[in-house]
Amino acid sequence: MTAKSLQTNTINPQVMGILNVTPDSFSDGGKFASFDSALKQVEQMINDGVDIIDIGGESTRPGAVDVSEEDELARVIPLLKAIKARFDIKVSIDTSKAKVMSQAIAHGADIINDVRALQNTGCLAVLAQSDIPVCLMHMQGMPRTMQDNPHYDDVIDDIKQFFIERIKVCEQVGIKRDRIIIDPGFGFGKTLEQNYQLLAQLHQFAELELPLLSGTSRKSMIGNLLHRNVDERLAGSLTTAIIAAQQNASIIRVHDVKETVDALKVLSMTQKYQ
Ligand code: 7PJ
Repeated sequence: MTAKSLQTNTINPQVMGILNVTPDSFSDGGKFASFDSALKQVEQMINDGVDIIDIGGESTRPGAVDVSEEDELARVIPLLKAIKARFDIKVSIDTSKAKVMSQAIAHGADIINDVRALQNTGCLAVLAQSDIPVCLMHMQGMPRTMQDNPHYDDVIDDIKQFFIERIKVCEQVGIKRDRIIIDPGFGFGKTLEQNYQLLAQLHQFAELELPLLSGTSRKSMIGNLLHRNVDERLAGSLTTAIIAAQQNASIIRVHDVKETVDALKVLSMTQKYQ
């Protein structure tokens, strides 16, 4: 699979289902921390129409503490192997650690999803030695402090510039442009206003001619706007998924696969009459 192949002209984004395996992952309370329940969750997501499973072994919610390499490997790799052995589904690994990336690639990961855009030591080299797609996400600051006082001259232009620079660095080490997916990183060092400005202007990233991933599911940008707890954010999450899809997002990263697949089907049905 090339990242480019994710780009389509009609509204038909791929749905990426979130499988958190961190004990403190904020929106499912660590419910899927055990191995068997994680596999059941994968099976359910497949039945619900998921295209990609995104496994994350490091919590990056605001204020989260760091996870050791050993712990992250132990959470992610056995699960990746089990999913690949049992199901025919694409798996993405949400990690910023070079060792986790290399092990994941060795065990059949289809995509590396890095909220730190390959800026940690060794990550560029690992990806350069493989040929799978990589998602470069924008984050301002680091998870522990990123929501303290985010600042941009122009949120769209600044993030666009960040992508241009990271893409250049990737290309310099031999990661071809057609393997790259970009993601503005909703909630990662952005105020409520900045998050909604980004969502409204997602189409502006089309200029970079790369597939775009949008991840807003159950995030604070929804909770803080609507004053809803994490388990009451479905309507808000679906609305943001539709807004992103209408601006040609190629991948929508969500917790609620079934509902998102339904919403996207309704949206795509209107397409042919436009
Ligand atoms: C994102 C992510 C996102 C990408 C997380 C959460 C926090 N990866 N990993 N984009 N968010 N690419 O799911 O709320 O927005 S972890």
